[in-house]
Amino acid sequence: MDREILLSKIKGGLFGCALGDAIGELAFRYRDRESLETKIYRLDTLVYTDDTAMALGLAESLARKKDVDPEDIGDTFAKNFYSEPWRGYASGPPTIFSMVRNSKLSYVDAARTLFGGSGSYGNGATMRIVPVGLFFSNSDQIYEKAAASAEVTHAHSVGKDGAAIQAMAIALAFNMRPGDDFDPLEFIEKLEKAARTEEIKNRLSLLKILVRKDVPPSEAIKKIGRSVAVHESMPFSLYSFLKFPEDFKKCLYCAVLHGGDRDTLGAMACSIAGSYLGIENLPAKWLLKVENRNYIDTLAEELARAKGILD
Ligand code: R7I
Ligand code: MG
Repeated sequence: MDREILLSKIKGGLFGCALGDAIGELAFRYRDRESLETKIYRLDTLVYTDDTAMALGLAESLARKKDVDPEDIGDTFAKNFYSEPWRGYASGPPTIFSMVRNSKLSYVDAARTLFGGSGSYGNGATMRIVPVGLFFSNSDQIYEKAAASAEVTHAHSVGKDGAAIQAMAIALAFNMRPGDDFDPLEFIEKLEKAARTEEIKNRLSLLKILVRKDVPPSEAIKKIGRSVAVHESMPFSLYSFLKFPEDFKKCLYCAVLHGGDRDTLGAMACSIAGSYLGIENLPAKWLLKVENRNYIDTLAEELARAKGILD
């Protein structure tokens, strides 16, 4: 694929995350398609939450270091959190930031102390992973790189596995041309083979059955779940993408209009959709409303430069 298309997919991935996140957050109050669409139309700005704030932090660190550097990622997350603590963070990451501030612990060691010493299996490392999937899209180290970025806040094996599989989904989507023969079962099988925990592997096997049977979202959520636990929400967001790979809006509505962790379901599903479709296939009127869109655009270009796509 030529550079222009690849750059458009990097922008699509970052803006997909922001749109899915911001609109998913609105969907907690506007719970059907019509009222949600009206609300978006009336708003001047689509405000994103911690999901995108952390994805941007990860992109900042990757663009600067051209690799996953856990301490730099942790410092970047912490700096961004302390300047905008109101973005809707769960309890885990801020606890880690304050532990590191007040002790000599590394971020990874602090993250390991959470939840009785198991580390978090929340979806927080997965919701932000899009820059890692894009940056390492052609690397055979993508799993390890994603897991290392996850560990900064999510030390649980399932928390890391979810993030690594989501990064691989983004890389697969990035490397495919929209409109080409898209085989959702093949897509899931590649991820299923790469998964390293029973929790994620089993959910992906189940997802394969549900996709093969073409069950509706209302059935899928009963079987998969869509809570803040990564082994529920990541597979359901994947379902939303696989059901509507060629249609960004339908994918987004599927992810955010079926309850659960709506902003993060939107961020995860639309990070994949945007990396697949490229920015020109995202709704132009919505893109104009994304908060800090000039900054996101610049950051996408910096990431592309670090990846060697832009001079
Ligand atoms: O994963 P995390 O960053 O949360 C992400 C969510 C997204 O919806 C964001 O939009 C934001 O709203 O928050 O934050 P964590 O605190 O690490 O995990 C989130 C929740 O998952 C925790 O509050 C727990 O309820 C649950 N959880 C666990 N529960 C029991 N045992 C995560 N890990 C465990 C665990 O090991
Ligand atoms: Mg959020």
